[in-house]
Amino acid sequence: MQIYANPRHAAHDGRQEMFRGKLVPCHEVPARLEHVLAELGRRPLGEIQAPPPVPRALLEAVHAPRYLRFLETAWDEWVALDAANAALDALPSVWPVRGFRADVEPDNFAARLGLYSFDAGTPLTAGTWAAAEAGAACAAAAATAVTGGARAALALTRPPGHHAGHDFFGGYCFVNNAAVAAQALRDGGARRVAVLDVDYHHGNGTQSLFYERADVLTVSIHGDPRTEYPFYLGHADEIGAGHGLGCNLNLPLPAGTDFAGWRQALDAALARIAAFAPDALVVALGVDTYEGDPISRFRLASADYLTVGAAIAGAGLPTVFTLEGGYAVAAMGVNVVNVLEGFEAAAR
Ligand code: 6XA
Ligand code: ZN
Repeated sequence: MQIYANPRHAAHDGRQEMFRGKLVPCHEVPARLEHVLAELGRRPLGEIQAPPPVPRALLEAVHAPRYLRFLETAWDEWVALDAANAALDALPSVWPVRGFRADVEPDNFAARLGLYSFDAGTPLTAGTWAAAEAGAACAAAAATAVTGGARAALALTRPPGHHAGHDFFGGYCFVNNAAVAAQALRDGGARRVAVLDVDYHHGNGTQSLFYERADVLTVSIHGDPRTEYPFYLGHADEIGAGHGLGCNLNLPLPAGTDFAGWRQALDAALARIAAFAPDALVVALGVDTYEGDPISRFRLASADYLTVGAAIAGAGLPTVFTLEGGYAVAAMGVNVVNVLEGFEAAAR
């Protein structure tokens, strides 16, 4: 497996997120990725490389140019407001909900921070853009490797990406790495691409980016949005629209679901993907489905991830993995590498 690790990931190191009226330490921390690297040191699965820069045109095929410019300049603007801000994260506190205008970009920085976000749990820091851009480079490089004939490639990166949409961040995500990989696979000649999102949380960003497209099937298995984040998308009746009608499948499951129940949803997801007959697969790989995850409520055990990897390999498709959630930090390395090892063993 070709592995592209984000050399800038640690530059994104948020201090705090809003939770139940308090600022609490961030769950999405650099140690998450370090644990995966450490486990790959113990169980090597392939050479670990740094990616070449991501083409701007690829980023702009996924995200709005004015959103990308905002992310790039946000930290400097935040510090320009007050030099003391350099010691704080930028967290949004005001949003344009129904009936407000999103077409007029305000001058006020806080107003723009809200325009381009959907929660107060996603701190923007000094190194956020550097980390997010290099993460997209990992996703693009992994797609290029698969286009070039690799059976599988991994974008080993954080911050994660699957909640980020055309012009918004949230859920710890800024640039949608899975969408970048899918678009890069299309640009590389894949006629149809499937995205399988196995993170605990619905991949609302990825769904919304491809919702009206027939060339990219999006499938997500996740906690029921009636009770689980991101709450406002991810229901079973969201099936795509326009040209993309029928090209989105949501498989929401109740909090508390164990591996037997989750596995049934995975089989349904893989059956839909097989029927779509894609040329390549992107797996948005979150391991916050783990029984020990502090913010999620499925009950997968570490050993189950070997089975998950093997089942995904059974699709028989050239596959790009992007790293999404997982907050039981010490178990993160074992859980992620179990998926990859299970995949490799079955893909041979
Ligand atoms: C609310 C929880 C954010 C979930 C982030 C995640 N602050 N998404 O893991 O996949
Ligand atoms: Zn998640």
